[in-house]
Amino acid sequence: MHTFLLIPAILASLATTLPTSDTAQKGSRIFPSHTDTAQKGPGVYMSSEPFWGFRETKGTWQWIEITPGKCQELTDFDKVISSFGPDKGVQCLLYDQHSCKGKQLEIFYPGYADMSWNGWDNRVSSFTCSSS
Ligand SMILES: [Ca+2]
Repeated sequence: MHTFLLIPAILASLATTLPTSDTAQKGSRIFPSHTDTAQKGPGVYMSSEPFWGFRETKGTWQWIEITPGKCQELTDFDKVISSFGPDKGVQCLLYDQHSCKGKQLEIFYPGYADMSWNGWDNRVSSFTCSSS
């Protein structure tokens, strides 16, 4: 919890030293964030690097709308996820095998900026979510 709260503040201070306006725009966002998709239904945000892809500066990231109860198979994000953030009101079960099998991890909003804290870094292969 402390890491989750402190690191974004540290990164935000670092981001101000970076030169591009593109970075500054991304740095102003609150993570996990998907304001451009706010009109859609509930979803989850994931990134291949911890701390939301170091605030979307490293690796790859995506927000996808969930279908409640559907097992979502990961392809590009198979066993690379290091940050996982369900939207408010969304609960997910993450699995370390495909087809929502194997060991599972329950995760709620706001999710984990660094999945390594409990041994789930680069481990998720599929997940299913529900929304309240
Ligand atoms: Ca990763």
